[in-house]
Amino acid sequence: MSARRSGSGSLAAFDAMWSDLESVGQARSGGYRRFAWTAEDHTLREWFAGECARRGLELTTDRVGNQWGWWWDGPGTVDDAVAAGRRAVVTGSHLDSVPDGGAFDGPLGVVSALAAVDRLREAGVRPQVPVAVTNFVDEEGARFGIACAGSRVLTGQLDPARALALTDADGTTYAEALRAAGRDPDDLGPDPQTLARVGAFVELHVEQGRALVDLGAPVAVASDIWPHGRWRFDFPGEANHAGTTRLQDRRDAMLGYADLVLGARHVATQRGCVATVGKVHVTPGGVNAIPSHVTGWLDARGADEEQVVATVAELTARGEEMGATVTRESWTPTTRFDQGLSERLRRVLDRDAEVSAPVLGTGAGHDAGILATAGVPSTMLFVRNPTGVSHSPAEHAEAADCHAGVAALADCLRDLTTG
Ligand code: HGY
Ligand code: MN
Ligand code: MN
Ligand code: MN
Repeated sequence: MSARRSGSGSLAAFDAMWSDLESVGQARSGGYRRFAWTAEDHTLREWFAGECARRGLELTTDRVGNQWGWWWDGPGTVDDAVAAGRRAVVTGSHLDSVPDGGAFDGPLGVVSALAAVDRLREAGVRPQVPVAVTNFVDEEGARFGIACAGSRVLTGQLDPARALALTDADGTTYAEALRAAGRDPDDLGPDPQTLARVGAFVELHVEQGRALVDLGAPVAVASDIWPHGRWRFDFPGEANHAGTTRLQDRRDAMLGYADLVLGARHVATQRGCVATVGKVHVTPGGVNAIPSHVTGWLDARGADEEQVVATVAELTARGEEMGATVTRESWTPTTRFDQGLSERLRRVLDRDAEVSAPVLGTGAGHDAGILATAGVPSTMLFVRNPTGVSHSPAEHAEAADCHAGVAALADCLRDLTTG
């Protein structure tokens, strides 16, 4: 999307914010590398704080490092409003990316949330409950391996001690990364006080598929998130010379890994799931050295939870036959969004639309799913992606659809905070 200036205040603000972010963490490929608690993340967090200040949103940072910009013009403080039963309507997403990720996955939800606040103010809307915009840290888990780490720790779904011990490819621990980012690792933990402020959460996100293209609609409402998880397969071997070692004397760890990669495709196809091994680490990693250890990370998902579980069980048995040690790194069961909330937002979107807003499930995990699992009434809005591709520089959303997403989100926030 070219960040051309278009539309009035809120849409011009959207374009300006988009233009601010475009170069942060961008590689020559056009993809993004915005990992948690890195210099790029710091730039993005400073940007978010600046945008909140520009709007007079009270910026808080919870015990995990998630950022929240609060808007409340009513009597007293946000906590006074919450104590009086007026829990906040919250919207937002994440700013971090996968390696060589797209521009929209995450940032579209944060920028649209800020522009939606602008749009409500343009229309003179005075919310009857507090509104907040969030930036959840480490949603992709690209650096330390656990997706939605920020919202999982916030809601008590990831043990802080486990998080602090996670290490990145350089061996830097989560604790060291927090310290380097100026945060106290001892502070990391669930934040029930912040969570108690949240009455409903709506996350706008670029669609990570082609349903909206095929349905000819710019915006959809979410129904559920497929069950999905990550498993680590450690294959042992024996380092030796690639040229002088007889084949029958080799213990080549790569063979187990290769069986996992092809097995994942075969078993998932048979069971109607999806699976990939998108990350591998080889020791010692020399072309002329037989691998002594190979770690492969499996990502498996599907609409039918039983079949996903069976797929992983079958691959685990195959891997263990090849000598692997298998560790489950994360698991998210089927997540159903709040049907009442989704239906209410769909009615809002249908008010001025010729085409009724589709209701879509997704195979992608999201912070909204983690909050829903924690009992926060949550749902999502998806914005059309003409390529249908995500977690890649090819991910895309047209300016007109981004603006339609801002308008849709603003209408939904208006309904939820004044209806
Ligand atoms: O992996 C996911 O589904 C999400 O993009 N973190
Ligand atoms: Mn474009
Ligand atoms: Mn993603
Ligand atoms: Mn995302």
